[in-house]
Amino acid sequence: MRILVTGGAGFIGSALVRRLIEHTDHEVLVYDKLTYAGVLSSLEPVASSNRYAFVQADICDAEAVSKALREFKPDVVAHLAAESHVDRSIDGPGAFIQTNMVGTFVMLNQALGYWRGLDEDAKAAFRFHHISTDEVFGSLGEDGFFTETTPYDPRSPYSASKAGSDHLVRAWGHTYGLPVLVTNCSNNYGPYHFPEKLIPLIIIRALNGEPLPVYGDGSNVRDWLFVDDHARALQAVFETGTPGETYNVGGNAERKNIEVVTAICSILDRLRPKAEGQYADQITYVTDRPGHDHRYAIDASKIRSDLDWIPSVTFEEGIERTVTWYLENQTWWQDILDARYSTQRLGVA
Ligand code: NAD
Ligand code: TDX
Repeated sequence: MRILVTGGAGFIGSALVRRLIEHTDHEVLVYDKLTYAGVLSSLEPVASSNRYAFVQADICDAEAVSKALREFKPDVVAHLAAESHVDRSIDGPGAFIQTNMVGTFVMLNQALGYWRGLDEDAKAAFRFHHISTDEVFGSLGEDGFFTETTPYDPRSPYSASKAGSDHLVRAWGHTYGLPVLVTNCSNNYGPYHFPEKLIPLIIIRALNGEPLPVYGDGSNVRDWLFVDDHARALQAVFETGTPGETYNVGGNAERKNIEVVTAICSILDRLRPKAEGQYADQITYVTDRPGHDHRYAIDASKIRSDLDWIPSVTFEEGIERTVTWYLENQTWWQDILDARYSTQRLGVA
């Protein structure tokens, strides 16, 4: 298969691309603007493969999207490009509306034109796979799970923009017959995770001897999925999923934020003991995120029964692997911190 991956230089996109090059025969074109969150070194492990190519362009640029589709002739568009950080969406929602909604509209329209020009067999085989989040479903209380039929109730500019893009994708499927797939996934973590997100931020700040900012009282719950398991789920969906369907993807690993932070601290205490005291001494409770969703939890029984996918990495195993990776790959994240990433979000002030 020929797979065009938008956002392939990001955290999840690069995990998908590494998987496709290292474990399949598929050919991959990464289409990525390289915003602050795009990191080309995450693709270094596959950069020399003759089944991998890269184009730097914006998904809002219809001409560039059209050219990439015409020249690469994909069987699958895996659409991951997005603005992804909730705190940034609160500070500046404009880029989220532009990339996540307008950009997805451009991708859909160009994909539709391309798809209509294919012969009947290629048309039937084509898939537009939109990668989305569980945050579109809103916030849960202490009980219950999000299923594929849970009504949408997005509550941050980020989740509202992703919800809007999900609706656009389904509309292009219903109205124009474009063979679309949607996946809604829980919180990912693992190697190559951008340093502004909770888990890498805590690891890096702990190593730097800085305060570890926990929003509110740390009781908010996320369902954590190791990123390689997500990449495997995405492959299963675009290879064998039914067009028009939605699949929820989750790790079945709910943890309170404070549990995540203390788990990281204990691993570091063992692997890189401090001269004095323990890493948990650095934990600092800070002002809560505005509108902070309390709990996300995914019911992933549909993808399990229909596509035989289950997570393979437990949270305990995954967090150990992740902390170890950050200890062994300091150059990857130090380059990001040194180069062009605003450190404001790494501060507690
Ligand atoms: P990320 O922020 O790490 O990467 C996003 C990538 O998209 C970057 O490489 C960036 O350069 C690129 N990009 C941004 N705007 C672009 C534009 N206008 N044109 C072209 N490229 C652009 O994000 P991620 O965490 O890898 O998430 C990938 C996708 O998965 C997103 O759609 C996100 O909503 C979704 N998702 C993420 C999670 C998670 O836990 N990280 C969970 C569920 C769903
Ligand atoms: O410094 C912090 N302190 C803190 O307590 C940060 C950055 C976060 N948090 C909390 C907020 C959340 O409850 O930790 C939790 C995780 O925060 P993030 O890493 O920012 O992730 P989240 O807001 O849950 O969203 C992530 O998962 C769903 C991704 O960024 C989204 O793109 C994805 O859709």
